[in-house]
Amino acid sequence: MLNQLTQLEQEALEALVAIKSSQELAEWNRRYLGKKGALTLLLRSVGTLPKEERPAFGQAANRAKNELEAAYKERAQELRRIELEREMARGALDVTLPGRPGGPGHLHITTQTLRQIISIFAEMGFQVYESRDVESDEMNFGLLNMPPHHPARDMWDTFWLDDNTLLRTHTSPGQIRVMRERYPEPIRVILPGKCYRYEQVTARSEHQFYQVEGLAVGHAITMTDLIGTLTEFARRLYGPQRHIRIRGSYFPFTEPSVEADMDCILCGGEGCRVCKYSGWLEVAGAGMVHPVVLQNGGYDPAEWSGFAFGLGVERPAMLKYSIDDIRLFYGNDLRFLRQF
Ligand code: FA5
Repeated sequence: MLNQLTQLEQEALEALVAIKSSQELAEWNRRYLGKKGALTLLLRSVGTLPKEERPAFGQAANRAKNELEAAYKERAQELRRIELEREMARGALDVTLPGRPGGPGHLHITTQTLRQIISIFAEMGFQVYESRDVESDEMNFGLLNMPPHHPARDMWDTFWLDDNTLLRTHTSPGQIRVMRERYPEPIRVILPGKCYRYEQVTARSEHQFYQVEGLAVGHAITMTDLIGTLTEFARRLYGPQRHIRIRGSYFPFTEPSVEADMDCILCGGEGCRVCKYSGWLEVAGAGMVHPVVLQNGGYDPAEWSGFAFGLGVERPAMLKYSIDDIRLFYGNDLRFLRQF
């Protein structure tokens, strides 16, 4: 049987060299190494040998099998190269051609909404001020009237880079930066940008999302200016019939603080699933700039007053387009993104 094995190996190797195409190669593989191939059958017949001859035959057969498999792989590579060269010679494959174009893309739904919001406020005379994503503890909390250990910090847990540096939890620290830069001029700016929070991701909450902060500082700015600005904004974004409702709230950096709600765009205030049957949808946190914050920005609260607000971007887009899960925004599913 050892002789038979040597002969078989010899024959298979000679046949392999003569092979000219991948079809022939597949046939060769079936004939020698396949389930019913000659070598496989020979290996199976080891049981018919006397016991003492079995180990030597087993070893030789395994070596032959490994050798044939290696030779097969090598020949397959060679054939692939030869076939490729043949195709190139025929001009069928031009590897110098540019790749297939990916097709035109378009702006992400967040960018579109952000631009809409920016242009509405621009028409009302607000300038865009871009602040930074990485902030100090002092800017994000301290100067906004939240000293260390202030309980309101719990609402805005975030990602810390070191003991004093963090990814901003809201766009509000930009208020301090813009005031310090612009003093003693009056201010009317919006601050769009990304915010980060260490919080559970749900259908309504992401750990990264956009906000647009608004800040107006002047000599006779009042709550009615704030309400008028937010009402006008809501009407321009969602349609002229919209109403704004103001209710008391709490932020450490505004006094008084309010939450601005808009009548539900889906049910018109009747009550539905989206507005949780209240008839109202939250639009922004807002209020009159706290005297301590004005002072930290360099403005004397005895002379100056101001309002500030903070809007989300994804949540208004969810309302506008009836999107029921915020996680779709950054899931990179083209079937979702192409709809906007
Ligand atoms: C604030 O962040 C305050 N800085 C807003 C403010 C600014 C108040 C100026 C007063 C004056 P709040 O945590 O409620 O507030 O967030 C404001 C908006 O950001 C929310 O209404 C919502 O639209 C959006 N937002 C907040 N958390 C998330 C989140 N995890 N995912 C998506 N959007 C969010």
